[in-house]
Amino acid sequence: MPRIVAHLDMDAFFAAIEERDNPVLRGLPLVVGADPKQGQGRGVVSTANYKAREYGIHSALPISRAWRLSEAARKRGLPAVAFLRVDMQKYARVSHRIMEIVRRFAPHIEQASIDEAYLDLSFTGSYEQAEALCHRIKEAVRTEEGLTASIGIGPNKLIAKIASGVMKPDGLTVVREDEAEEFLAPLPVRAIPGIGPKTEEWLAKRDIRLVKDLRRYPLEELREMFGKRGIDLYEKARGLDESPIEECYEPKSIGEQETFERDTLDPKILGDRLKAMCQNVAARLAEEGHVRYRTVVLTVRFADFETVSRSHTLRAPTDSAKVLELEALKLLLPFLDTRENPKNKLIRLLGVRVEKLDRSSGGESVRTLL
Ligand code: TTP
Ligand code: MG
Repeated sequence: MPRIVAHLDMDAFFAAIEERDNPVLRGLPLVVGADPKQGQGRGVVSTANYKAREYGIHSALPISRAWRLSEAARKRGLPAVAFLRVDMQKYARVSHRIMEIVRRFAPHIEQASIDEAYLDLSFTGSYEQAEALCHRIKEAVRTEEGLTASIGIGPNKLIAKIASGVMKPDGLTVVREDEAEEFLAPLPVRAIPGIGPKTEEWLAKRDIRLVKDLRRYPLEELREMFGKRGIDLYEKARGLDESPIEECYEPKSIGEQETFERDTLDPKILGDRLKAMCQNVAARLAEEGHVRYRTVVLTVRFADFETVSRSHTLRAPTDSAKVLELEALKLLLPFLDTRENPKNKLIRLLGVRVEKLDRSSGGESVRTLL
């Protein structure tokens, strides 16, 4: 029996939920993210619906830029973008229900983020049967949740994941094992999960832009440059991926960050905000079923956008909110004086996250994770 894997990814997830819940917004360009404050806002776009993407707006874009792109479109006679705040609890609830729908059709699934899952469809026995099943899953998500999903089907997680992205939104793409190499060949190397901007740049310097260019690169050289990851790249360029579908979705880290209204070096403001963030993180650990952490990571972004992270690993895991506050504060203090901040730069953003998570108590599978 061939191995058949599907990857489901919801379309413009947060924005699609808001459009569904606010009928007046339907058909309009929509952004979910920080408050744009007439262009003065300082956070980022979480997601944009497809109409807003036509204006050049996408996830992680500064919200002020999204605002300016909306204004520019408006001046051209196009509709202005509707800006909505993030309602994470609502999206987590919808995510949970979607995963339940998927589980009715495929018993063995791996939730890979708030809006995506891998499904082991080997049991269907053929690509035709797998495709028919995926049509039914899409239909159930549409009728029960009023949302569209895109699905890719392939011989492994790598191909399924890339395939789910090529026909978005509302797509269903099947790539059989013998079509995988041909399917990958014309794609930019960036399409391969694990190739980020740095690797892309390194490869571009060597004139490697498409997957088929990468395929010409000798294994030895990739290994020399990237170590074990080089072998991984070599295999991925050929559509090979053995990684299993892992039922239990465990976030690797849980964190919060905040961009301040004004850049500041005021210890009271920074301390208070950091404490509030630590409490939120601790609350999310509790929500996930008393997950414990060992490592605390503090991220500081200065006014000039220089961004630095510092971490501390505890000797033993804990779920204590107080320990988190204390450790985060200890990591922050050097940034308030010459130790980590010799030029006395103001701070624009603080983030805190916990890593090396451990669920000794067992319990239900974990949901969200941004
Ligand atoms: P994605 O699946 O990456 O994006 P999407 O579902 O909005 O759009 P697409 O149709 O291209 O899949 O992420 C899922 C959700 O996660 C997204 O709706 C919002 C959130 N998110 C962020 O908050 N910040 C980010 O930088 C990204 C990429 C996603
Ligand atoms: Mg998505």
